[in-house]
Amino acid sequence: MEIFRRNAKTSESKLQVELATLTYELPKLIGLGKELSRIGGGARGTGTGTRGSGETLLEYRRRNIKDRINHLKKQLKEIEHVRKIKSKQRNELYIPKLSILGYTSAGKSTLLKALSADEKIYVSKKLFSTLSTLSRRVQFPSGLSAIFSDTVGFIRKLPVELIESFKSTLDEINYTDAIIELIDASEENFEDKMLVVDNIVSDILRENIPRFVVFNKIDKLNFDKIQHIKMLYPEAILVSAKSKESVHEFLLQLEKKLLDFKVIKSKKIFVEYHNIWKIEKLKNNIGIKRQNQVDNGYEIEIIAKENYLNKILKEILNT
Ligand SMILES: Nc1nc2c(ncn2[C@@H]2O[C@H](COP(=O)(O)OP(=O)(O)OP(=O)(O)O)[C@@H](O)[C@H]2O)c(=O)[nH]1
Ligand SMILES: [Mg+2]
Repeated sequence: MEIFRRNAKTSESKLQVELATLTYELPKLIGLGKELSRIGGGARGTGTGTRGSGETLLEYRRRNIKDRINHLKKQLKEIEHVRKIKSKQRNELYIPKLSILGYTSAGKSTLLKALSADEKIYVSKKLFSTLSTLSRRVQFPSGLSAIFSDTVGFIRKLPVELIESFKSTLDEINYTDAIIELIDASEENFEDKMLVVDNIVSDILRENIPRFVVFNKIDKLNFDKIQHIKMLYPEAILVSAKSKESVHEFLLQLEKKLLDFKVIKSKKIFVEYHNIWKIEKLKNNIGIKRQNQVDNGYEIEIIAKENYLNKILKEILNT
């Protein structure tokens, strides 16, 4: 809890930590009831006449905590409500939204930092360096963009109070198009950690959202270990969030997976010369896979999210 407290940076994570602490404190305080009332009773024996004051104090503290808990819950609900609206707006976006999930220290923030070239993203060896969701727009080599979100890391035996408090943050993953499950492949017991993540995710996830397993920190592995992982997880993507080349390759492979899982779609279209500026205008939101010059125009294979693809086709074919 102390680690969480120290790392809580946004007002929301501060509220969440306070809520978790109080929820944790209240049962303990109730458990203390007998002792405290005994103190009150003892005082009567000494003739100071404070019988009952111990209990009153306890009740007072209990009520105070309960009030504060209710207040915090209300505030968090409001923040969640605002985020839901934002998420919904993002959901109506014409580019895919992806969440990076994984055990604490897997390298989630490092990956987002490398993808977005945002030096300000905080990375650290300490546990739970990230407590609130952070999103960045990232471009695939094809030109297509996506929103990538960094999330709070998981641990084994995450206290129930904390799961409750962070549910709203993690709930974000229900509003994403796909999940990137990042694993520190250099850890001896990475498979145990994968299980922990799986359990928590299956607890929170409502929909059937595509999940891609990504092994990170392969710069720390020898050739044999890499081959071993490839054999065990043929579908997985391997990356070193610290290497630029590796991150480029990661984006190529990820985009392919997004196509395979129909998060994005590709379509061949024909565009006349005089309409090519329209395609130029759409860049950033679409990817271009192939472009062939043919009679009086171009044959182009574009990739985009389905809703956007439909819109583009209407706009381009209608005119
Ligand atoms: N060698 C190596 N180290 C890495 C790599 N990726 C991340 N790290 C290191 O791993 C540590 C944890 O990285 P973070 O990005 O903060 O991990 P995180 O998953 O965001 O952790 P939390 O926010 O605590 O959940 C840092 O010291 C990083 O420098 C990698 O590909 N190779
Ligand atoms: Mg982090």
